[in-house]
Amino acid sequence: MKQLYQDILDSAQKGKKLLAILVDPDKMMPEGISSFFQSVNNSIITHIFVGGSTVNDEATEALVLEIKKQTQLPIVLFPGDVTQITEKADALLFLSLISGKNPEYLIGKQVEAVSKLRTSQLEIIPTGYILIENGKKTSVQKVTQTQPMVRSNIQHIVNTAKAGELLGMKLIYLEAGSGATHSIPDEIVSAVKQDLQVPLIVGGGIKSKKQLEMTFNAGADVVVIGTAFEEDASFFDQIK
Ligand code: 1GP
Repeated sequence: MKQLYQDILDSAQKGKKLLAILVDPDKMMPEGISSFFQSVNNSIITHIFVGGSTVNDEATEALVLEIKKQTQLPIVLFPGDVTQITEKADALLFLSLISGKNPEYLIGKQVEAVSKLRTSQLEIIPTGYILIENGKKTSVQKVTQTQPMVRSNIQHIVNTAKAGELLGMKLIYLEAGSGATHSIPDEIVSAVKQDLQVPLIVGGGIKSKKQLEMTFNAGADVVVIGTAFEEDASFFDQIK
């Protein structure tokens, strides 16, 4: 049932905030999965995002199958590459890196993915992906060979997000990058949100409950956190 986007939309309209945990197949150790997802199931997390910049082939599908045994939460692919697309998940963020000027990540990889997606049962959600500078070079920047958007030029970021929406993208994702030194500033989140009709996802560098709340309050409909959960098991309790 392809209902996931509608649920995100309904939540955004009602002001019900959603929290996604990002699980990187290269970093998840098989022996730790069970206790990790016990913590996930006892937390306020609403979605599982699966993806990474440098994942080995087939690792994603194996992990998705394992996660399905551990939780009822919806599993959304957030792929760094075409090889990470698997039918076993519930939905796919079909990303276009609209902050960058690399045609491979604007449309090239998407064309490559079509042979996998044409007959797919995955719920495909077109998503405008916007990388914002955060104080250090992130793996998204390295892998995609693109420059992040400058934090001070808020109007340009707002216009880029709006252009994504006008192109028909159903979600806009503001990304500081995994392990970012600085998460996306609230002024950017709030300015982008005010000009958008579609739901807004924000992620990268969020490491505390306070930052999470501030990002929600600034207007994020969905927040994505990976590193803080990977590095500190007590983070699950901190955000209760
Ligand atoms: C990265 O936005 C996500 O794509 C999550 O970032 O690992 O810094 O939480 P963190």
